[in-house]
Amino acid sequence: MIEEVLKKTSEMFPLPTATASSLPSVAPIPTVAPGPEPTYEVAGDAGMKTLWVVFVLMLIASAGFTVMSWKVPLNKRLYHVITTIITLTAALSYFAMASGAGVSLKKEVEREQHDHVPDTYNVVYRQVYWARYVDWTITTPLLLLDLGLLAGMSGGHMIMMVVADIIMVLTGLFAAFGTEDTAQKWGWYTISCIAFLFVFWHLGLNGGANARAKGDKLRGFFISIAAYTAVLWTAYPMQVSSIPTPPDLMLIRSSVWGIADGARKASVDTEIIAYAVLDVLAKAVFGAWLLVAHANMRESDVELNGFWANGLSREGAIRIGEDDGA
Ligand code: RET
Repeated sequence: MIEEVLKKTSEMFPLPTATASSLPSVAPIPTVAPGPEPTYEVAGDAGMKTLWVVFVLMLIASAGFTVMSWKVPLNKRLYHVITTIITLTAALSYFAMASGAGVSLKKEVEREQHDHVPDTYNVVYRQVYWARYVDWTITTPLLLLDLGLLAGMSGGHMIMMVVADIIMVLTGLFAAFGTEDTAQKWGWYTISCIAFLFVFWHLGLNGGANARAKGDKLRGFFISIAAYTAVLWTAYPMQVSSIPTPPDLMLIRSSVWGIADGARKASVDTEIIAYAVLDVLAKAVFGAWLLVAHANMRESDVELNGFWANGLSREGAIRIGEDDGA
């Protein structure tokens, strides 16, 4: 019934229908006001070349350490093996980074405060080379193992030191991907720094005490190489570009960066070059120094009661290949 009435009414009073010609022409209205274009902070030519150079340097160091290991008997090759694994791992991670892998773009939203108009926001995409953290998870425990063995630290202390070191690297990774305007980045960064202090407190205290028991010559060398390591390692979190910016300093940072467009681009390159120098010093130069000093210092020999050459608790066990006098 109602439908019939409605039908009749609409036939009697037809409603005007909109046609293309009858509509006033209006320009499309944007639903979102266009903001500034996002900025991309990515590696440039200098950064990419540096990654390839360090890849080659790490390969050369690995080959050099391997040749050095051939000059000593198997049971004296522990430091050589550990140190070669360190530079080989670095070579792999540098190959990944140089060939464009092991990197992600991290989105950052920076707020610019204005006095009289609403705040504006800049979107920045910055490259984070997460391959470094994979590398550090493997190599930093091995570097500490080198130092722990040199000092003659106990297994228990070494495990605590290594676990703290792994916590340092992984929480550092979370800090790198954490958002800047929340507690996330700062929280992880602080935890990572505490773990870092724990590592060096352990190395200095227990490592130092154990090294003293091995005589003056070894103690002197341990102090030098541990201090060298401590100084270099401290430079990693001190890197300007990896230090998270607290929200109230954001303005200063964005205005400094705003001076030149190129400055943003250079910052990923600067980070790559700074890490490259540190990595070569902390891995290749460290390794060469350790192996040369070890060759001239009997006190640095690792006595694992035959574990390295024969395994643990092998007393009385049948040694494969030994019954034929080999
Ligand atoms: C991060 C940021 C968070 C705070 C701390 C850090 C420390 C990193 C270190 C890295 C050392 C790397 C080495 C590599 C290879 O040779 C993760 C940068 C404390 C100490 C020695």
